[in-house]
Amino acid sequence: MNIVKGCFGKTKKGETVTKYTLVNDHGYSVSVLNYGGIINEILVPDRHGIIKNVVLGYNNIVDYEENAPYFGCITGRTAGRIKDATFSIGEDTYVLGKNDGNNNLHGGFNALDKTIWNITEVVEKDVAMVSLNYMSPHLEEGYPGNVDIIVSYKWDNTNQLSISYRATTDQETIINLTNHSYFNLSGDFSTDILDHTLQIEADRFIQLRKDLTPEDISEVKDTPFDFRVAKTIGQDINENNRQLMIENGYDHPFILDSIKRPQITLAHERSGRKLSITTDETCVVCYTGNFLNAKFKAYDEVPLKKSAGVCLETQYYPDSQNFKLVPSKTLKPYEAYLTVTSYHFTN
Ligand code: FUC
Repeated sequence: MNIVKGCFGKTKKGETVTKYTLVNDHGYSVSVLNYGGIINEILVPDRHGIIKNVVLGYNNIVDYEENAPYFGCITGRTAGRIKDATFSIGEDTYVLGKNDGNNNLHGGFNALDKTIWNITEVVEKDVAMVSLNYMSPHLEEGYPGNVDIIVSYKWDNTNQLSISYRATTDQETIINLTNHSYFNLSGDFSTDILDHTLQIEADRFIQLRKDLTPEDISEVKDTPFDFRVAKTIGQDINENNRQLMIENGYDHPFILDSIKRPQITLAHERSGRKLSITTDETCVVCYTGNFLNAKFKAYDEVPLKKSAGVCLETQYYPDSQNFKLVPSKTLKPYEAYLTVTSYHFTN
């Protein structure tokens, strides 16, 4: 196992961006930037041993700063949308940035996806790891509490990437972190992921309002949201279904089974690449890249089409302070927010 470091450029503010490539003993790798904790590349083999990158991204920092639909980043302080960009804890009401219509999306205008993180590297016999640390100050982007966040990316010799999140605060606050990688297991980013097979161990999903904030909880049974038996993402995506028509695709939280493991499996039959996701989280937001289009050019060369990648964002219920059908959750001083999601690539 080893870690190769390279310069990825400088941000507009002049900060140096470094790319850390965690390479395992088979030569397969995961690359992470200290900017946004972005997963820049995941290089894994197909059934014939051909290695390709399976996540969307850019090869320069300017594109990430100016035109990134959250490619591969650490997303927060709160993933997803906070209705009307406001929430309360006890008597106190907090106001966040409205960066998505009237709502807050993925933590606001200058959120964790645009932050420079401090990096610590660790290499052991079967594991290469980078730990990213950032102290988000009280009221940054409107959230209370000085919050100390550590996100660790661990890559091993079985082609498993495990992402663990840890946060502590000095004042009661909300936090809900995820990683926003767009997977396309074909490695050919001119294609879309509608031919990928997806299985999600979820009996229920969250219905959204037109502005994509949570509104209700529904059984998946007899709906296009039933992924309990594997099916292609494209199979039902164009069905005449009010929830799918909100934005022409899936962008919904699925409530995960608490016992079955792995809870999510994504497979690309033609290449043989398969991704199994195991998490201790409550939900996964399955977002089928509905807003992608040719304005986004992957790695400087491939104009993307709609659904060129699928995000599988494990997290707690989004907007649990405002969405009354789920238990709201805060992080209190002297508690730790701890959560782990593992991504196992096979061929
Ligand atoms: C996802 C979606 C959103 C948004 C964003 C880029 O997480 O839930 O709708 O478009 O990412």
